[in-house]
Amino acid sequence: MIYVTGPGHGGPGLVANVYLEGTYSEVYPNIAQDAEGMKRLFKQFSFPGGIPSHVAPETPGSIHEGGELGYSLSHAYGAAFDNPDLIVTCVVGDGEAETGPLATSWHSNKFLNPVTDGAVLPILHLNGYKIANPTILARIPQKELEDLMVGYGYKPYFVEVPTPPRCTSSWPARSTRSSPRSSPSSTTPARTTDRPGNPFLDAMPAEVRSAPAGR
Ligand SMILES: Cc1ncc(C[n+]2csc(CCOP(=O)(O)OP(=O)(O)O)c2C)c(N)n1
Ligand SMILES: [Mg+2]
Repeated sequence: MIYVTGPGHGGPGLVANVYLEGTYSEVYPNIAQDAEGMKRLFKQFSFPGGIPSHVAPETPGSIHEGGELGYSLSHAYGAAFDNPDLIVTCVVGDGEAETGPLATSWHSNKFLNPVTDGAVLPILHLNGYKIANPTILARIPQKELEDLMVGYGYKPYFVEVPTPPRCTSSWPARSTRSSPRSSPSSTTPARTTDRPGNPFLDAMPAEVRSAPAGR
């Protein structure tokens, strides 16, 4: 299995996972799994002399860094065409999905032969925003989004990510400084229709994840 990630500057998500599983500290012993290491990990993010906000060559396990939005899904299909035993999990950003290349690459499923090619599982990350601006796919009624995906030849599964519980560890209390951004719950776009059940259509699976921006 291979993981392709498309959303803008989602590098921290991958870096965090590699850090939590321990590989990051193995490769970079100065970023240990303790408070000091964590402080270094955070401070180096998107900072001169530090690490980029993309999944970069220095991210353990990564094989390619992008930068121009729009090519995650076409790369995912390309990998599946070349590797019959490969499952390609591809997270598509809802902002990325507005680019021409991404909008057309949903149709790559027409060229995929499940018998001789690998499989692609596209996951649309519907966090409502492209950086700070609203996205179209998060603003249209869910039925319209479902119909769009069905029209592309997918069988969409809608997955709601619940609000994570508040951190209750022994870390120091959260800063009381007011944030310039409003809270995630208030920035989550309201959908205009209720969530439907799975449509059970004879098509390829696709997952649509709905989570507020920043998660
Ligand atoms: C072709 C292209 N246009 C614009 C940008 C600048 N840019 C970087 S991230 C981003 C927004 C991406 O939105 P999304 O995929 O929803 O990711 P999110 O912000 O939700 O993490 C934009 C416009 C870019 N990298 N490539
Ligand atoms: Mg987004």
